[in-house]
Amino acid sequence: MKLESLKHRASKKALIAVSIVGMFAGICAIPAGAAAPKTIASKGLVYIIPKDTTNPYEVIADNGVKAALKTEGWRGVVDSGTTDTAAAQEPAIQAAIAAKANAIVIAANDPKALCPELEKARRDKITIIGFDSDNYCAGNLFINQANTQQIGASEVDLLAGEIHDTGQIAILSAAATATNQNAWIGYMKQELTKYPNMSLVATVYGNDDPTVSLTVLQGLLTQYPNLAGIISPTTVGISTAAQYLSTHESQYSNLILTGLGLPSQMGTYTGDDNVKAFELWNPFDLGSLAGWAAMEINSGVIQNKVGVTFTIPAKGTKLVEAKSWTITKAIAGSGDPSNFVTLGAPFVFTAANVKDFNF
Ligand code: RAM
Repeated sequence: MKLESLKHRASKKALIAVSIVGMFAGICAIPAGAAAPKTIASKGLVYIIPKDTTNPYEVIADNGVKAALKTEGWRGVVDSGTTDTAAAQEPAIQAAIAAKANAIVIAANDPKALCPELEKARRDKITIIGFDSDNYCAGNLFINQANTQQIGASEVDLLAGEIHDTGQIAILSAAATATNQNAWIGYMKQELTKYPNMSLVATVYGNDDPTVSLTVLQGLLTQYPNLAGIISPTTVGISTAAQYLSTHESQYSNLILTGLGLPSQMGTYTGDDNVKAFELWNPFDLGSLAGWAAMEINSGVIQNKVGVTFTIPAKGTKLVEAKSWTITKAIAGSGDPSNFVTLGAPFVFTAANVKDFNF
């Protein structure tokens, strides 16, 4: 991927800029008036627990975590199930505890179901970092890909622009318990109140499994033959739908699909009758930031406290768009006890730029 060109396009076209963590040599804390900060320990072990081990998006994010760890001589172990359930993730948390890991970086399939196991890990002084999909468990720092409300609202706005604010729409989601999906969908519903002529007729769940996603998509299309738009806020759902619609283009030429997609999976379809624009951020960077936060917190370089800012030193920063991240509270009213760090903002991909990205 051409990071510089991404940055350039983002500002030039007044698109919402994407935040690139890229490669950098280390993060240092800047507590006011403090003595020289501690440094990251010379080695450590991090369990990376994605929603599942097969989703290409999760694989890229995991690779981002591993790349950050490698820079400092730390080791990352990816461990999870193959279906997007909390139960499939529990053995990985237990394995992290047994291995005396320094940290767990986890994309939760359920906001609360993992808390008993994560609490055991936390009691064993394992640093808990959520990424991609948050856990509502004590002591957690969630690395959010972008502002949750902005993600949900902007997807509705994108679709509204394409269907002239009118018609039946549906959502093709991932697992019904996924924290990130449900948070985004909540904000989509809020944004939809601005569009009285658009009606959300159904939300279906493909579990981030291409086969299930296709089945629920076909059910949706049969039940609602007049659908004007589908929002799929999952890379698995949107790529499955894009592929299906492209092979049935004459039947569905008036149906617009948008959501969150990997440019590498969506390039072929973007610009056809169904797909005009979709959004995402760089999942590799999301993983990198989570990896750095895990090492910094576990080593005592920074604390997981609201107001703490961490920055990236000059060395290796030339690809970095955001220069510092400040830990905030979770979104007010969300019931999430985690602290948050937000990577950047969603980026809009269209036929004009989608081929420029390799993730
Ligand atoms: C899917 C997963 C993931 C989400 C992306 C956009 O791969 O559901 O959690 O963040 O899509």
